[in-house]
Amino acid sequence: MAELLDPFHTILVLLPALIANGSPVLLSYGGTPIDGGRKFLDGRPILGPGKTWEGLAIGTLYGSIFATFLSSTTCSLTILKGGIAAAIGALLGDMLAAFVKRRIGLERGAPAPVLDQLDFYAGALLLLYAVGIVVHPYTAVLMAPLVLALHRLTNIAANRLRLKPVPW
Ligand code: CTP
Ligand code: MG
Ligand code: K
Repeated sequence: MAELLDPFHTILVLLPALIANGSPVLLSYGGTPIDGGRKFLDGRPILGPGKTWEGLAIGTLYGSIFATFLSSTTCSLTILKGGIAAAIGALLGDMLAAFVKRRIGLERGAPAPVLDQLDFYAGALLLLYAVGIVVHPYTAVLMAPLVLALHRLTNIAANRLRLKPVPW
């Protein structure tokens, strides 16, 4: 049975997704590329060096820890399951966007407006759906500006802290 989330619980499951998306940058530009440095049919990197196993691991770990914290304070198993799903979905969405960016010839870190900000959000919503937790489309659209703003703020902060060479 699918479970429809209200706006408040939607925010609670999306926070681990934001954490998961934002934490790989703490690796400060290093790690083992998921694509192993391999090229796609077009001769360009499959994902590029900005998508690493360490990034996936740290994002999943921090996202899951935060989901555990939120679920224990709210006594909700849906928040635990949803938070972890959203965190993993966010990382997968980010990988898919990197695949698309490489296909259109954009280098690692090159800005891709909208895609860069909403890739992880779409990935989170999709994986939530896959585990039977549904965010109403209206809620999803209404949350988008908030998600965009938070994503923007965390990237500017990462740039100021010299964790990231660009503020997007
Ligand atoms: N990162 C990582 N592994 C991931 C995701 C991110 O190691 N699965 C790290 C990389 O150092 C990456 C940084 O976090 O450069 C910032 O993430 P993001 O902005 O998503 O990557 P970009 O550098 O913009 O690379 P791309 O163009 O491929 O998205
Ligand atoms: Mg980027
Ligand atoms: K991204």
